[in-house]
Amino acid sequence: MQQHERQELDCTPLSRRSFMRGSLAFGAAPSLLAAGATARARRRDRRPNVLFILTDDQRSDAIGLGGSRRLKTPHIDRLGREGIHFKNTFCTTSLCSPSRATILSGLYAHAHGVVNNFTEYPTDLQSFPLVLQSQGYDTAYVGKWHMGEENDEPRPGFNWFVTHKGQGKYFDTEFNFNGRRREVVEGYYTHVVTDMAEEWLSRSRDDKPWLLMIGHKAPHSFYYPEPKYEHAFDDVRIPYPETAFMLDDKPAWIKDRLRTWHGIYGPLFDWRKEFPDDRPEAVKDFEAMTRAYWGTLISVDDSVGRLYRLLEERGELDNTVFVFMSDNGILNGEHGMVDKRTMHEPSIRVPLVVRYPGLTPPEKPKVIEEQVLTTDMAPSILELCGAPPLKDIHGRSWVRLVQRGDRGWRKSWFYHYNYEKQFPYTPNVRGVRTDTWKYVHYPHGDGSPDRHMAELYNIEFDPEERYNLIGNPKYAGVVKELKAELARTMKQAGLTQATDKMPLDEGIKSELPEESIR
Ligand SMILES: [Ca+2]
Repeated sequence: MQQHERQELDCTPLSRRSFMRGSLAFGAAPSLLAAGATARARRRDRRPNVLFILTDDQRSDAIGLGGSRRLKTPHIDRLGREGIHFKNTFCTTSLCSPSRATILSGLYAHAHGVVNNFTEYPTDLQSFPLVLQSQGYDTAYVGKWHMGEENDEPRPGFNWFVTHKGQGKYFDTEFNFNGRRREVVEGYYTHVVTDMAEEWLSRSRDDKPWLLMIGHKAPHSFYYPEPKYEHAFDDVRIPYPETAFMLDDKPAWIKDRLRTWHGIYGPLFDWRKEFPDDRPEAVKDFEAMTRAYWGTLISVDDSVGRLYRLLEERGELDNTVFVFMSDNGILNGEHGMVDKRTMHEPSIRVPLVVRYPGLTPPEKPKVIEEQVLTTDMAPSILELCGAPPLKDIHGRSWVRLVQRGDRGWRKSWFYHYNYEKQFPYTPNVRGVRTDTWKYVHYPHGDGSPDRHMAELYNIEFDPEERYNLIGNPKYAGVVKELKAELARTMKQAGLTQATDKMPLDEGIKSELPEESIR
């Protein structure tokens, strides 16, 4: 089917016009061979570039198009207003390294093997950058990679690779330039990687198409905006969300999390010095934390604007698949939580906008409502580039969905998170999300019955997940159906109850994580 779709893409009016121009220019029959060669060359030239901007822990509503009221992101929004806003995009595991590996490979975490933040992307595993490189693309990665905590060396699939160890720092990070030299680059991370991206884009590379991935540190904790945006939201009042106080029908582990590293009464990534603190006035720390989180994102939006202008100046904007996405979402007080990992909406929803006139003309932007996943990125990009598809992956290309609609598009999907000993604030999570319902349960890890209450939400009518319906007998039938759907979607992802291995849930603990991995 994908082959068929690629052929259709090649027959866009643009390509037919180009072919006609080529034929007419040469005119007479003896020149047809030459004309064919020219048309082929033009076809090759037309392969789009790819600029993939990946942020870290950005909520789907932390862009204007996603509903942000206070934080303005005009440049990110512009990509969507001239392209596609995928309104319902989700990560299949809400954790940095697993999700990044999913975006590259099109596979679920249990299949690519990067199930925590301490695992390297397997060197023998395919990825969309590897495929594009093999197809003659000039490929580069600049910024936060974050798979393999202590490794800042180049990774397969990229001709140019600049990263750093671990999380990097908002100011003055030491980068490793393509494995040749390490250097502390002074300045604010977001602008430093944008400078590097601009430098690389400005290199001469004949007519070769290119792929550039930029990994921002922002808006990952600990949040440090650049000085000019430090006070951008000083006048904004930010209360704890209402759902922080609606925990009575929720599993007990959610209450246990409140006073931990990942709860609203905990240290709030250093914004609260004395903790736990559940006094109402301690909300000022939560407010300061949220303002700083937003502040880091203004710089990201500036960066998108700079790159948009550069591509425009270079005449490359309209032949570039311009992607803006985050690896996972983040909870900002919902259900009394900070951080991510859980299957609640703010944790699994990510922003995704794509601008590419070859897919949809800028004057006819689209909003896609269907549920799109991180697994879908690799196959979609490869299809847009006319490259061979990755084999046996879990994701599917959304190209047809965008262009003509796709009645066969998924109506449900499976979520996967494994308990981390280093961050004992979230149990093992397995769940299924349909267009209407979400069912989540928390396996103990040894095959014994669950020890935590499950959760059931009607996300169509209760998108904020205020009311856990799991205990309501009226929905017993729905739960039964969703359990079957979970098994079906797991099987689709290559897992059964028997093959689904996970760590033992050691419970929610109040200890702080090791300083070096915070
Ligand atoms: Ca992340």
